[in-house]
Amino acid sequence: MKFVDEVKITITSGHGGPGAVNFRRESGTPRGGPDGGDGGRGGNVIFKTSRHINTLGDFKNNRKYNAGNGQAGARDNCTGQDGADLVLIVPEGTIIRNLEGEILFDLNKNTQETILFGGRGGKGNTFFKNSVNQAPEHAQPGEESHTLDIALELKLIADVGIIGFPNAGKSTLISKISAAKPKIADYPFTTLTPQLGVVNVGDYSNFVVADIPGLIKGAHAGVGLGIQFLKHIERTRLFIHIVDVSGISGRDPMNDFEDINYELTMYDEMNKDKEEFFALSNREQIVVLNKIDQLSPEQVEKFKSQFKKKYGVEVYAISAITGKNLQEFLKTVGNKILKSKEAEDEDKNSQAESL
Ligand SMILES: Nc1nc2c(ncn2[C@@H]2O[C@H](COP(=O)(O)OP(=O)(O)OP(=O)(O)O)[C@@H](O)[C@H]2O)c(=O)[nH]1
Ligand SMILES: [Mg+2]
Repeated sequence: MKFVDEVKITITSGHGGPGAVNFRRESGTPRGGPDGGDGGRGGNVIFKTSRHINTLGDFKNNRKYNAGNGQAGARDNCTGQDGADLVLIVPEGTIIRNLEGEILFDLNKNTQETILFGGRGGKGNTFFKNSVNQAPEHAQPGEESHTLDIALELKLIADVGIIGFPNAGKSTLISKISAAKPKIADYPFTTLTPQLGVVNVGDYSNFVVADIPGLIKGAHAGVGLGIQFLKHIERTRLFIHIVDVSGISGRDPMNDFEDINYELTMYDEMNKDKEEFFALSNREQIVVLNKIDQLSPEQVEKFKSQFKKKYGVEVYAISAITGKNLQEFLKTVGNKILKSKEAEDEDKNSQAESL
């Protein structure tokens, strides 16, 4: 079980461009005054957080990151171009340590930090002209670049929890929508520890899904694997509630749905006095009827309308195995997560304003 994402990288700022040594050439004046310009500044290495990404996966393919170097100064007092800053985007909550393990920066929400500054550009020979020396022959070199080995560390926080009976297809779903490779088998309690998967939505956004062991009736009293795993999804934004409608289990899907919700209520009851507790039974749920490859379209429609009618919930019908309706469902989840993050940001902003 890996809840921490970590990656070691080397960052280097740009060196400053050297100043130029040059003298004006004008007709009739073999050697005019100095006109060597200054070198440009080297690029900084900047870290910026984004709430659209949840992992450090982008840093796993490349270990070295360099900002641009400053350009040399030139004649006519032309200053060299500054080196381009390197802006590295990391998830909110990323911690930057040196290799000794000391925390250098803790990047919380909406932060931007310059971690390494580029070297200053060297002065051109114009700068050194004075009453004594009208024709300085020297210029400054640019300042050196800086290199730093760092470790980026992120504690993964699940946005979505997948709940349901054993064998409902929770692990199959997470294996289809993320790179996670959980064990999948046709016996109950295949999953013994929570697993996290990162789901990419479009090119720049992702969210984290937690697959937890299955719940069964009486879990709050210790039946099956119990309910202690629910603590891993206490802080998620919503639940995907998977219900097996294939009939393979021999149980009634609506009973299953009610049993799981009852266990959530019991979890709340047992934990309500805990400090910083977030109740589960009133968490938004997207209900997903799974294994519809085993049913006729009419049977699927019947289940959908029964769930809608009885519980007033949003219902999707998918086959985690064949992928049927999976993309449309993921889009819905992705949009909900994005909205939830935006609402949280607005909340934070208005709280900050009212302070
Ligand atoms: N026909 C069909 N079988 C499925 C589908 N999704 C999952 N299964 C099968 O259902 C069985 C259980 O799947 P898992 O993904 O391991 O179920 P789980 O909910 O993670 O189960 P636990 O970890 O035991 O709680 C496996 O044999 C899967 O191949 C589906 O859409 N259609
Ligand atoms: Mg499983």
